[in-house]
Amino acid sequence: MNLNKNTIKSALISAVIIGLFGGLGIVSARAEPPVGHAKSQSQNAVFAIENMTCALCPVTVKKAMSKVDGVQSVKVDFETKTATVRFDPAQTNAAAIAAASTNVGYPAKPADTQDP
Ligand SMILES: [Cu+2]
Repeated sequence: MNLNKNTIKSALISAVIIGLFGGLGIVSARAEPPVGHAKSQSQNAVFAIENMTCALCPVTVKKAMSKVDGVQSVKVDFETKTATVRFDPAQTNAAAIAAASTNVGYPAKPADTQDP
């Protein structure tokens, strides 16, 4: 039983050492800035897009909206003629994103709330 005790003891010691190093690893990983902008917020906006006539039109709309500073993601739905945009409200707004689409020939209107 003495042997078992020693084995348990050394296992505990290595567990503590691993824990220490593991903990340090987590601390240094946490020190890294998070993905994307330093302090990024997110807001979603839905736009109704006009003039989309073929399956390639959404690509143009997506490209144009993605170019706007602060836009994090753009999802254009050709079937419903809408675009769902995730953006940082500190950097841009729905009007600027709509204008980007309008400027490339696809007038966009923010559809944040449902029409009665
Ligand atoms: Cu097209």
